[in-house]
Amino acid sequence: MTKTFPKNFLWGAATSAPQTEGHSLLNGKSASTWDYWFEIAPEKFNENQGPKDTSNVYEMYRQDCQRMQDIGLNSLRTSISWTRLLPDGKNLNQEAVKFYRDYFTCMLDHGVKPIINLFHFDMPMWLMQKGGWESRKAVDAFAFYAKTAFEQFGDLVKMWTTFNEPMVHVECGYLYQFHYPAIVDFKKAVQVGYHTLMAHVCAVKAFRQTITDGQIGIILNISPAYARSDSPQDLAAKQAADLLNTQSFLDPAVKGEIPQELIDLVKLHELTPQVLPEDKALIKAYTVDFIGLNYYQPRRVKAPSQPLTPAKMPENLYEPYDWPEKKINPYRGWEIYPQAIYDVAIMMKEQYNNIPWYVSENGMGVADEERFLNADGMIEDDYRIEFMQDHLEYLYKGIQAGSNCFGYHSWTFVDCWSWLNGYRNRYGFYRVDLDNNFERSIKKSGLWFKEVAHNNGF
Ligand code: BGP
Repeated sequence: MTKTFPKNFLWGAATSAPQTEGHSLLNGKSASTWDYWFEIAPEKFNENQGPKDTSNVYEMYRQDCQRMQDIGLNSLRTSISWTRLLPDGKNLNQEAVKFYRDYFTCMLDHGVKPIINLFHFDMPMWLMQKGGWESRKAVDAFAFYAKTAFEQFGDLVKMWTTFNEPMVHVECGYLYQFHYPAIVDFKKAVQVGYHTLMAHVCAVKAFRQTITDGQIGIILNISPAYARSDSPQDLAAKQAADLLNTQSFLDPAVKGEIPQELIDLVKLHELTPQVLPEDKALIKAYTVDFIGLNYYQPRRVKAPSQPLTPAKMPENLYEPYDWPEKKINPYRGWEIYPQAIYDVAIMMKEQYNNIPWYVSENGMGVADEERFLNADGMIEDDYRIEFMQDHLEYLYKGIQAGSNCFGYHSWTFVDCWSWLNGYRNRYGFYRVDLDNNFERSIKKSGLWFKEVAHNNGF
């Protein structure tokens, strides 16, 4: 039986400015924390691959828009680089304005709806030197940047998002050392998360004051927690994991409230952040129009073996549980569990007022894909097709059950740079040849997706 998706379903892909544009210190752009970190510690990055020359979309966007159309994408999410648009945080870089206007216009000319995100882990270095998200100043700086972007591109872009995976810069930067400043401090992590939430809220406020014919949302990473057992200890671990990682942003973004249980939890562990008296009303007033959820893997949890109050790390509240039956993507080390997409769809329906949402990232990173080149020079990535199809099956089931999902974006369109992992794992519908001027070539999954998009299902 054919599975037909809702009318006007978005079939597309997601990517980001820092991972694809290249020209990271050219054309007026100032340094982000990634440029700086690579300069001082290149050995941390896979094969010394830094952010400087990522995939060269800055020069190749016209041909790329054609490639989007060639495989039937009707939408693409990428981001604006804050440090390109406002290199010093105040003054517009006119070359950046021209670049983004041309890029977004070109997408539209090729039938591709741009969904534009404002922050994808790329903190300006000038702002990091003033404390980054630890400082309340970053909230105002971000709101100014957001307003500037809405004014410059609001005529072209009708769907906006404020942040990509805000929990990731919190945990990677302040708990697990995968992002600069790579410190380990639970209390600071909570403060950084809170300021990020307020930056999001203030950007939504700026949006409501600037744009009347568009929609705004936020992109969250979703790893629904599954407890090892139904014991009260394991279930408490699951609850703490969901409160900290999912409800922390999803509840205020959709319902205009930080859950009381989360407020109580951070208080119990002496992690309460500094807040301003007006914040609560702002959070209430500026909720979103839609949600994007990036889904890669579930979170299996069990009761902590070293519970601690106050907790020093999240592991004192919940611990990863190694589920013996798990299926794994060995390259990325992430569990493959498509069933969770159905659970997420039902969660959005039942716990989040059935707000419009879409799968804003889903995909499979694989290393050394040249192994799968066929005689015609095409990568036959059947594993990726299977991965996406399995996830789409469960998404379809969720939609059939009434969940208000309006699209599916794969990560990603052309192979891109991935932070400390450089170009190790590839995700694209198009291969990027690093030895040959970033030349692109279609993979089998790109042709498969074209069929799915064309048929609005499979
Ligand atoms: C998401 C990020 C992307 C992208 C993707 C794949 O969390 O939004 O930026 O990188 O994951 O993960 P990775 O590149 O770490 O393999």
